[in-house]
Amino acid sequence: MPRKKQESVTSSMMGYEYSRSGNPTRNCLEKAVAALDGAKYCLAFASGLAATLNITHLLKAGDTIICMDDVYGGTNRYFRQVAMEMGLNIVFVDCTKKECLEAAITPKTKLVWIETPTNPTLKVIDIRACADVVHKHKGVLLVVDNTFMSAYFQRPLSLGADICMYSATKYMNGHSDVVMGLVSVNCDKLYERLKFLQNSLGAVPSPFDCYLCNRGLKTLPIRMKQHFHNALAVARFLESDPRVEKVIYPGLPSHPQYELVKQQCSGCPGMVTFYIKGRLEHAATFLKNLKVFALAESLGGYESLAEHPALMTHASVPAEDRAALGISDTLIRLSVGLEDEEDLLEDIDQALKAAFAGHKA
Ligand code: P1T
Repeated sequence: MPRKKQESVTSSMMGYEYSRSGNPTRNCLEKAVAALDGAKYCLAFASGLAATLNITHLLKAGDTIICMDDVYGGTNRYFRQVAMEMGLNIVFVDCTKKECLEAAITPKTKLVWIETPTNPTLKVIDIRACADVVHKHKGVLLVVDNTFMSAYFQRPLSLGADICMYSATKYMNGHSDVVMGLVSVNCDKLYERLKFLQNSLGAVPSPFDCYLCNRGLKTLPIRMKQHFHNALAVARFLESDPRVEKVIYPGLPSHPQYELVKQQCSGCPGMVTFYIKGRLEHAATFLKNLKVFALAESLGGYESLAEHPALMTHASVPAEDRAALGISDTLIRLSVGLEDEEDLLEDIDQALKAAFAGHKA
């Protein structure tokens, strides 16, 4: 009996008395991601949005969040339709323009939320410039959603961000079999509060999902290099195609922030966005005819996906905001996977042919 008692005291001293509060497999993943981000700490959550929720709980009613105007539709919906209802003020600002961010900060601002590159129009934000602006104001935190770049291509904490978050559902796990969020920080106090919130709000991932994500991380460099290779080939192909209006890919010299991309990131992911010529019908027929690319939301997995942001991932963004951001009926988002480059180009070519065979431009 005394021996048993001693064991339970020991296990509770190690912090593993209850899996929501601490779990060895989760801690293993958290340590690995902290190392990848060059961070002191990382915390894992049940989804990317659960990570966003926990970070938002650092604030109190009456505080203001400045959010980049172009972010994942679910982040926009959460801020607009949930956080605002709970008494937070959310202001959407184009943070690619330093002066706009500077002008938007007030004494009530507690958090600046950026995503770079943005989902889905792939605008690139200067993280260091944002950090410089934000840190002129005491007590304001800069959060970078690093989902698109992954820790392999971009390390926001080393560029001055206070919090780096991920939907690990995407590149960090990379196998489309896990829904998870990750948050990396350096500050002890911030970590303590987020750890308290992780336990108190309870949106933790299962140990099995942590095991899968940890395993996915082991191929992160190889996957990201292949995503980059394939996406660049797809972007170049689309850019030279007369059936395409415009291509947005941060790895192409035609991207308006190409120079910044080269400074801030060591490569680009598989996300390619383009405007097909014509109308909604052309976009829809293109998407219907793809065979290698699956028509689906999500991104960052081994398999190629295509989607229509205006009707799918960003349908919850108000129509006038979508129009202002360029999320039009002819905008198509590709998540280029790890398949053979030739198969991908052939697939796009035949789907473009089908789109223009059926409808005049
Ligand atoms: O799906 P979840 O793990 O909760 O992550 C939300 C999220 C957060 N941040 C970014 C940049 C994201 O792209 C996402 C999820 N995005 C999609 C499902 C999508 O198809 O764009």
